[in-house]
Amino acid sequence: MTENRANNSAPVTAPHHSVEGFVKEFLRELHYGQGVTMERASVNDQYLALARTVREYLMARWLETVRRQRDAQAKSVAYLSAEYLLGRQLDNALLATDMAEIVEEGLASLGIELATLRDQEVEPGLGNGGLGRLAACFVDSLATMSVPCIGYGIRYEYGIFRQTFVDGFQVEKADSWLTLGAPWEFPHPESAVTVHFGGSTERYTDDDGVERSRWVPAWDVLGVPYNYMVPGYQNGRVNTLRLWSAQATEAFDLAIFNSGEYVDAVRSQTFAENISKVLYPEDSTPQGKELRLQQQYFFVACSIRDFIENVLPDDFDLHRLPERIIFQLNDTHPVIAVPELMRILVDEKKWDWDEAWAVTQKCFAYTCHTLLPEALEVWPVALLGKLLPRHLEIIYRINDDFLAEVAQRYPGDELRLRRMSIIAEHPERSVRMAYLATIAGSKVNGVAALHSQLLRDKVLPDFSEYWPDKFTNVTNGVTPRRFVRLANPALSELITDAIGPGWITDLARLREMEPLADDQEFREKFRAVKAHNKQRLSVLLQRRDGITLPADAMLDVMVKRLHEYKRQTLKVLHIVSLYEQIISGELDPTSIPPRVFAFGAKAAPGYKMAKQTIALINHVGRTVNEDPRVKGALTVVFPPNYNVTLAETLIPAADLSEQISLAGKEASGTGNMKFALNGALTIGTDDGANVEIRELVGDENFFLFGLLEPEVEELVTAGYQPSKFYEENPTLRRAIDRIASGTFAGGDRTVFEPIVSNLLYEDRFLVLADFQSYLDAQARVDAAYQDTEAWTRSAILNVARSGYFSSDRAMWDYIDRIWHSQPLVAR
Ligand code: NBG
Repeated sequence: MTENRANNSAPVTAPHHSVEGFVKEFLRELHYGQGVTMERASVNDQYLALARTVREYLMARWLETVRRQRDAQAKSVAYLSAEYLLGRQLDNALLATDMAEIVEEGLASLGIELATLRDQEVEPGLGNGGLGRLAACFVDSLATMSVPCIGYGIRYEYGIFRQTFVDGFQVEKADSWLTLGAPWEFPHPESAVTVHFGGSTERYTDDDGVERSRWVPAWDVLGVPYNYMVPGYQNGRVNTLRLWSAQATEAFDLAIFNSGEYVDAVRSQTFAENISKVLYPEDSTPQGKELRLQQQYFFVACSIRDFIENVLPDDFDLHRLPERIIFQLNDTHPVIAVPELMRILVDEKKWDWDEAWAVTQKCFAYTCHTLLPEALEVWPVALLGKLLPRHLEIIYRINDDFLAEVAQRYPGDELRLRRMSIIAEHPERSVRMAYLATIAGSKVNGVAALHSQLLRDKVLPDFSEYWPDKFTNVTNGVTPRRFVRLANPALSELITDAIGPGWITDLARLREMEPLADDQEFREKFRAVKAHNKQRLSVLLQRRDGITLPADAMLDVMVKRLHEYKRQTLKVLHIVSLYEQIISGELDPTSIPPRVFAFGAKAAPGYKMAKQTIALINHVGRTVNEDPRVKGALTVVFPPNYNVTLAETLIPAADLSEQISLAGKEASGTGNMKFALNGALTIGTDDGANVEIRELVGDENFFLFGLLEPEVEELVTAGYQPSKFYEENPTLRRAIDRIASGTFAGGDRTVFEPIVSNLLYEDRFLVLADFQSYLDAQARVDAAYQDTEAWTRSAILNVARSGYFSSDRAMWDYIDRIWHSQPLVAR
């Protein structure tokens, strides 16, 4: 039967790669796909038809990739991530297929502008920030490198909220990204997987007389897979991203319906579908909510089942599973996959425990993305036991076996056992997911050199002592396709003219540009690119938000999630302090280069201090922008709803990149890499990947400030008193007093009082301790910016020396240090 099918199947080919070929397909999609004529087609009709046409050009490659992978029986990476912050798809697909020019011309011949259709796409915001965007960069790189990878995640019906400002305060709106159609997804309801929840466990004796445990679940939901293409860059390869959507098992319970309980029947359906309804908007501070645990188990259960039953051949011997798969755990969110695989092997396949554990340990690796203790996920035992009773038993058994081993190695060391136990006893009995991941994973990695070091020394010291070889580092990276080639066409052209196009897939080659930093003519061209990108940003902000940017100002940008450890407040204090000095006549505004301070940041909806900080930035911005005394010198802009799409225009325009977290708190950062690659200079602390950026671009091309991580430790241990800094530094005192005075809140002193008291009496992230050092570094920035030639030289060197931060390099590091998959392509 299969044989026959194979013989009869006609080869799938792409439409003709020409303007005529494209126009023909586009009109066909418009007519037969959308059911409209050109005359009647809305912009949305045109966009949907275009997206479907472009994906046709990818289809043959996709089907071929899947077929080849099945035949090759090669090892795959299964990237398990609760978040994928993809950004718009159209441009990326046009780049992968090299269709942009053809499409532009073809559409123009029909009187349609490509740019208009591009803007019609609503980006899939299925992630919060760096972690989700990193996952999107990784799958892009793996496809481009022809490495077999399947990305697994959740198809949230609502992604990260849309941010608006009302009187400067953040107001969240639901992100209904699917409303106008979802042309990039391929649903497969026929391949739905059942996932169980709740109930209890029971003991029984199997046919061989062995005592076993089994799960008697109470309710279940269906996971419907939605496939998305992950095209490699012009290499004929398309990998798959499979996102799961939850559905009720019985859409319509006839029995209940007949008894007149229609509303109840529908309610149970809603309950099931809630699981994939909305992305949790917490970044770095997870809430231990039951629905979140449901989401986590839901998507990993679907994914493991899918891999075993659909990706592997029917008769596959699971003892060889590690030869075919590595599940990479993107933070702790998917860690419940560990007991799930154990449950399948022990309960369903009836393996011995030890046999199952040996295989399971080889199938997982864990990436940690944080240093904040509050960001390490723990699940109350009561909650986990209620939702996944059998998994809790399995976790207990893993823990017992592990602690027995530890006790053997360290006899009598009770404290150590307590420290290393997966189960924490205080403040409530709970499961430490990071420990489970560490014990189960074949490798554990941090995301920048400093982070991996601190992970070993501070977060998991007992484990790194126990398994020194388990720990490794892979510094993050970003995809040069989206964040240079697509986001910055003008710079891309300049680079390609200088060194050829090979850099797009071999970013280390940017080094070849180094000598050009000393070439006067090249510097002029480089400045023209920056000026062009600023102009482009200016047009966008005007249209998008009615924001007017002054021409010819330094563009100083801080874009990232709003979090106290990232210290947006330090930036605000800098602005307020400049403002204060100018209006008091101390500082001549014409003595410093005019600056635009641009912010972009969403705050978790329940994070009060972060939301206050957003309001403070907006209120300071309003006051500063309206004050004639600083006009032209200082401008503050804060476009709402910072997302991937806005980043793509904002980052290439920036002169200065703000990476000012307290040393020892930012695991890596990836925005920092995007800025350097687009020719912005960094002002930053010795934190996360800033450390490596500075090493590579050189001290003289980076503005370093602030305490080093060991100094932070020292100060905190000695008993940090922020008010001392306030008392001893008049500049700082005046800036804080200015905020406290109510100047930025129409005279109301209460509005920002919580921020002021927090700074004075708590200041967990040492804003005041780093204030003077930051101001000094900013003065160095002002001076450096006045020397246009030297600044441009530094900017070019930042680009030339940042090739290391390609996510392609990061993927090679994962392959070498963690996955050890056979090389699937020549390197
Ligand atoms: C974030 C870190 C960033 C890092 C990204 C990607 C979480 C939990 N962590 O510093 O804060 O760049 O992960 O690794 O979102």
